Amino acid sequence: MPLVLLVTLPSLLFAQTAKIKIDIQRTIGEIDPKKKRSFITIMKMKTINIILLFFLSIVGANAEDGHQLWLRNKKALPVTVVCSKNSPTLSIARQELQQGWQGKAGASVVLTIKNDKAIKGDGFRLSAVGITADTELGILYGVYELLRRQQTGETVNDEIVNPSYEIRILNHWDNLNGSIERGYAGPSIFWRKENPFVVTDSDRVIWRQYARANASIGINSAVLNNVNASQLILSADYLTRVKAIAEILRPYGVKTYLSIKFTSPALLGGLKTSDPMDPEVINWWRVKAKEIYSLIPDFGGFLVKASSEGQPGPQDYGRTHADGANMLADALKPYGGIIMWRAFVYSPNDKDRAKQAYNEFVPLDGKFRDNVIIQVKNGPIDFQPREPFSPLFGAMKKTPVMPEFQITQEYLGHSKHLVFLSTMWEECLQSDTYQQGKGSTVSRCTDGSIYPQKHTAIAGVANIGLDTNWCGHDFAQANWYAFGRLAWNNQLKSEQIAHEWIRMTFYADSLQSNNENVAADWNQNFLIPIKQMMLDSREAAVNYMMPLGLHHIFSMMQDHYGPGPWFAPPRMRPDWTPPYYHQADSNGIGFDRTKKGTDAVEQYHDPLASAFNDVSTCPEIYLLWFHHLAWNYKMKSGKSLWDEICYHYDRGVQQVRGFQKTWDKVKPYVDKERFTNVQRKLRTQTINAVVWKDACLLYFQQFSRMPIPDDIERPVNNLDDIIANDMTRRRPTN
Ligand code: GCW
Repeated sequence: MPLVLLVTLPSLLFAQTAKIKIDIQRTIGEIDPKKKRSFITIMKMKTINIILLFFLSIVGANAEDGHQLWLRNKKALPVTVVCSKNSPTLSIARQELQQGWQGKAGASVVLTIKNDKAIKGDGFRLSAVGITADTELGILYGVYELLRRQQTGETVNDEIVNPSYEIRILNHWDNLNGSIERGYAGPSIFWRKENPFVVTDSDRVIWRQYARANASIGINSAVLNNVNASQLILSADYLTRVKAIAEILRPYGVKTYLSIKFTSPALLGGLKTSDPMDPEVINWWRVKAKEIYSLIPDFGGFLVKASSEGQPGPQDYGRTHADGANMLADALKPYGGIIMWRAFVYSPNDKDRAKQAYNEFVPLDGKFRDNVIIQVKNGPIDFQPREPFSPLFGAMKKTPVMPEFQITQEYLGHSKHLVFLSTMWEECLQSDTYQQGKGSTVSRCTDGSIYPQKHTAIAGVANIGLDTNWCGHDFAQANWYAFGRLAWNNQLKSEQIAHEWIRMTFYADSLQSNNENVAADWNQNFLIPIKQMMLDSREAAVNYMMPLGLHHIFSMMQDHYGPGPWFAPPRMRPDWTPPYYHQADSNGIGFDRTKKGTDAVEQYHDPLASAFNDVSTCPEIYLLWFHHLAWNYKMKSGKSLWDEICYHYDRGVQQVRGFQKTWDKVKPYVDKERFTNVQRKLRTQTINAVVWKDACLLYFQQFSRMPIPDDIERPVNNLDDIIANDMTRRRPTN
């Protein structure tokens, strides 16, 4: 805070308080004595508020660049840590306790490593006096849990805390030249074009901070390079860098994985083929595995995108996904490595892209080695603002399946829009597949609760880059946080996750006094409205982008930012153009996936299949995903489908305007940097939401030929202008 303000503010405040006192004295002389008491109370509260505001203006003025994420420095109270062992991981645990202790001053915490049948994997037993775990990492996770509870004011009872998944992994789509596919927060923290193999001190610092942030929310693995992989990642130079990264990540429990290119034996090894059945190819992978493990003994394994979107794969050699995955699995088996084989496959010839992964993978159920996991995106198409869950989650009985969520906001406004994705992931995890009757939720089908699985895992495509605040948007950090928390506990509610994140990310150090008024004021005027904004934000994005089950109507298929329901350049494969998905014509709109259409509904178990198939029971949020309906189709609200579409787009715009108001109101509670950054981004988001609404309504209106309801704001953009100037150019830079 500038010195001049420090000097002048107290006197201003004094003057203001004195003025209020005079006002009180003057006014109470004039009013009914019965009302005097309540009047005095009101005026006193006004005084308290002003003092609070002054106080907040001081604390809010601390410089914050967001780099510390949810791990901001705290004024720690003294604590004694008792632990009979020592190791790099345990010394991190000890240090975290000493630097972040918010419990009773002078307390002792005992860290004990001992076997306990009730503790699973990275789990731990937590109590007010200590943490017990089977492993050092269990201790570390317990420490972070304890500190988080202290900070968020949650109680610590004697309890066991076990993770839902064994492997909680980030997928970085980072290219070896430092760019990031679908990355919106600067270049890669792992790779760069210039001096690619020099490991600098600042590399080590950022990798350590990254590992710590992951460990603090239970993330225990990372794939360091893009699934659209270069064979070079397996070359000696790159593997040496991977080793350097792995060494920094290791004490924090973050295991290193790599994405591989299926044709590496030919491209890197000079073999004639990469056919998974070829003995030389098999041997090449074995030798490569040995080399990797000699450098990184705890290497996690490979992530593979094969026979997908132009990437090579076993099908190029007439082999199946199982043939390809098993060959690699055998190479890693001696070292305990794992293959995460992606099910993201679709071909231009298929009538319905949504059906293809299921069609290709279900016949292979049971044919994979036990160190293979099939990685499945949450929805059957591609990380859209809303999709029903992928039917593959309820289909495989003998092959483990792991969810893949996208933390980076490829389809949700990049790092420009405030969209808290936890609610979307919660919706997916809590969806019932009915695989083994009612209650077979996606979470239970993937965490080993329904079928015993040797390995369980969950992946999130990272939104992390070299930007100072890591994620581009200050609120995008909440998505990294939420992914970690849900990976640890797939039954958590988004409300709790948002609560924790806000508390840790925005509660200023200097507010940590015992002053109840300060805390209550902060809760009331910051925590509650900001939490509500976060919880509403994904639905708002669905409303202004693609409500009622609409999907993939983005412009410029390479960008996936603005609207483009018209986008269909000649000769482009149809499943890369929006008209393939929305199917709008003068008769109506929506993709018919019912029994009369592509019969995608059949991939779901009953009663879902029938519910989706029948327009009267299909949830309206998925209506146009499963049905092609007339523009005047009567919705449950009594409105026509066209009107309902219009109101959803309008609601989305109004919701974002509401977020702007909410944010502006909390200005006294936020530091200047983060306040201004978020304010600017919300302005962009509102401008964009209006463009989305205008673009989609004006475009679809050409088919519906129905008026936009009177009480909805009129479009302020012309369709031809929007088409001519894509949104990348119309949004302000921020
Ligand atoms: O959604 C698409 C993205 C591609 C991505 C692909 C995938 C890494 O547009 O950029 O490639 O999904 O998940 O493999």
